[in-house]
Amino acid sequence: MRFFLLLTFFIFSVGSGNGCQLENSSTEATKDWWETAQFYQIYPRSFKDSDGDGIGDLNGITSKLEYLKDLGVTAAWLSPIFTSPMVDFGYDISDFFDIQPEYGTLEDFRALIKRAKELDLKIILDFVPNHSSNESSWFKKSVKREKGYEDYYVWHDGKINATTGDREPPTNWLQYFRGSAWEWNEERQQYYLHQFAVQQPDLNYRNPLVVDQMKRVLRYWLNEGVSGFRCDALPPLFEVLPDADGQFPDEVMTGATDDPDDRDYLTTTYIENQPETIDMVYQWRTVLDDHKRIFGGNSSVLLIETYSAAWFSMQFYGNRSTEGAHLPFNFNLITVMEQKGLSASHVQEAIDLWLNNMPAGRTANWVIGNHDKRRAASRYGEEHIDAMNMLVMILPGASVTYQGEEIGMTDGDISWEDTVDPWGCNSNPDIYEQYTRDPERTPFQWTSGSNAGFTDGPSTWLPLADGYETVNVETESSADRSHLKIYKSLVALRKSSKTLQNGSTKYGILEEDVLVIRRSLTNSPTLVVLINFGTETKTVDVSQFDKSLTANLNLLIRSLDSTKTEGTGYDPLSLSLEPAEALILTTE
Ligand SMILES: *[C@@H]1O[C@H](CO)[C@@H](O)[C@H](O)[C@H]1NC(C)=O
Ligand SMILES: *[C@@H]1O[C@H](CO)[C@@H](O)[C@H](O)[C@H]1NC(C)=O
Ligand SMILES: *[C@@H]1O[C@H](CO)[C@@H](O)[C@H](O)[C@H]1NC(C)=O
Ligand SMILES: *[C@@H]1O[C@H](CO)[C@@H](O)[C@H](O)[C@H]1NC(C)=O
Ligand SMILES: *[C@@H]1O[C@H](CO)[C@@H](O)[C@H](O)[C@H]1NC(C)=O
Ligand SMILES: *[C@@H]1O[C@H](CO)[C@@H](O)[C@H](O)[C@H]1NC(C)=O
Ligand SMILES: CC(=O)N[C@H]1CO[C@H](CO)[C@@H](O)[C@@H]1O
Ligand SMILES: [Ca+2]
Ligand SMILES: [Ca+2]
Repeated sequence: MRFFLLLTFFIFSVGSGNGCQLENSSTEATKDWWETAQFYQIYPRSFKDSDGDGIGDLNGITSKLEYLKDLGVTAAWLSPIFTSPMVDFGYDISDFFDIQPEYGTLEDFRALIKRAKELDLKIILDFVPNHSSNESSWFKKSVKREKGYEDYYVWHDGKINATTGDREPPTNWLQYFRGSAWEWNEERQQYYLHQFAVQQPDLNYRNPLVVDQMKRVLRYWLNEGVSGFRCDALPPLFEVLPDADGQFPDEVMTGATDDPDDRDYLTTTYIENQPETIDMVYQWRTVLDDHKRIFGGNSSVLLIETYSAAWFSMQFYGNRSTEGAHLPFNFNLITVMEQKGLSASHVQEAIDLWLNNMPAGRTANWVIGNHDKRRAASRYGEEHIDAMNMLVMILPGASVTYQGEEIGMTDGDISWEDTVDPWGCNSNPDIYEQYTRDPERTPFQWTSGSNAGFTDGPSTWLPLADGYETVNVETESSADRSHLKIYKSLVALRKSSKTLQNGSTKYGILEEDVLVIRRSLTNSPTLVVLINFGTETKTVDVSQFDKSLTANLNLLIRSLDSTKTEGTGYDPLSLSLEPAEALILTTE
């Protein structure tokens, strides 16, 4: 007992000394909208179908904007809605300036924007800069070496094997979706690089024409009234420069797996996280800021997808002279738990990793899922979904929710026969579950009725997840208590609490398994979050964490299975938490 008290005390001291205290934010000038925003990711194919074909679409999204408004969402980010052969479900874009017909038309998109403006909701689009579809006119022209398009992609002659005399790919580089990152093109008689699927050739960012073209894409959609972009797959944007002979270096083996088709088989030293990538993000930021300067209105934002290490990710924020992304996504709550498992100390580690590395004056953000990761409720355990939603909403900065996290949706069980994700399809029936992303992409669950209210049609593009009869918006809205209602009370607290918007943050661990977070602001009530990540009941003394917390704390919000009572005072010197119980208390 004494040992743990000493240990936890040590952890607090280290934590607060390293910058967990964000006191300065309380003295800053008025915050811009995105700094305290609640972002919500929509996967359009699976959100709401309006015409019965079993595929979600823009009119479906428009019809549900009021739901988002009701949830308290500030800005909805739509996964790609552009013209696409749908090999990677929209992440293979053949026309960056138009809408995928099965999702609707440009007119439908304008109607969506108009309705969103009426509701004071912001719309953010996915920007997929690394590659186009091989069906895009740019690629077809590049294959034919048409003027201006010759070097739009990363082309290479390959190598001749001295022993066999055969032509071989230029390097051993591997794609994300298994197998070589090089594909031979018969017509052009060269290899092209594709860090994702064969149908997703990498654009060549060392060609200024490509850089200009992609900035045109940003301006085009800003002119259509979007409030910014979520930039997809940044790490592989640039590859290393070839040597004087035009040759690229091979990657070396990592020893992490013996499956030679798996991306993890080799290092990614030469094909990820090149310094030029940072500068390109700074250039995109300039495009957004210029647009605001010319046309006025609110700031539009740049959110960046990067699973890179902190030293690389943090550079996206900008440096002393240049602004970068508003929010490089913070995936630590996903990745640290993936590597080490869910526990109070690993959650603390994930929080540290961001807050202790973030440059001064920047805004943090918290993400627990997306369309590439198993559903939060399945990954962390259904009993922890309220706790994880609490973390996202209570930690300082912007919050991000992937559709369905608010109702506690779990993974679908998709057979090999029903698998459509290229990552799954490029493997085999024995191992596809390791790779497929279909389980986290099943249709959104609106009701307990036919096809979960996702479509009026007879079928859905992916099978529904089990359990939608109880896990859905309709049922959870009418229940006395539900994940959805807890989520909404978190949002209401977030919106009304000056402490959450402007206050400082301190956190630590009590009794090994209980994470404690304190948010405080002068002249405002202090909020205390307690989460038991362990499997045993724990009784904690909160004053071990903060000496001033000795008077009864009033319970504001509790996880679904908690048997405590809101509005009741609890003694912080001896507060008992059941396994997976999560509480938000206040000094008020
Ligand atoms: C795109 O790639 C696929 C798979 O290699 C191929 O079948 C298709 O013909 C390609 N399309 C173009 C226009 O190159
Ligand atoms: C040439 O081909 C042989 C036979 O496939 C192979 O073992 C060898 O590694 C290749 N050499 C190089 C330099 O790739
Ligand atoms: C900031 O980044 C810009 C653009 O990449 C670069 O030109 C500049 O030298 C950097 N400034 C500092 C202080 O690092
Ligand atoms: C700017 O954002 C605020 C908050 O969302 C909104 O009320 C206002 O209408 C926006 N202004 C413009 C010009 O879009
Ligand atoms: C907080 O403010 C002080 C004084 O204005 C400044 O020196 C310090 O760098 C700031 N710290 C952060 C984290 O912004
Ligand atoms: C946060 O602080 C700023 C600057 O003092 C102030 O303008 C803003 O209203 C504060 N927000 C809240 C919710 O207290
Ligand atoms: C989270 C995310 O957006 N992931 C995407 C990253 O980029 C690849 C290729 O564009 C997509 O397949 C992923 O879905
Ligand atoms: Ca449809
Ligand atoms: Ca690239």
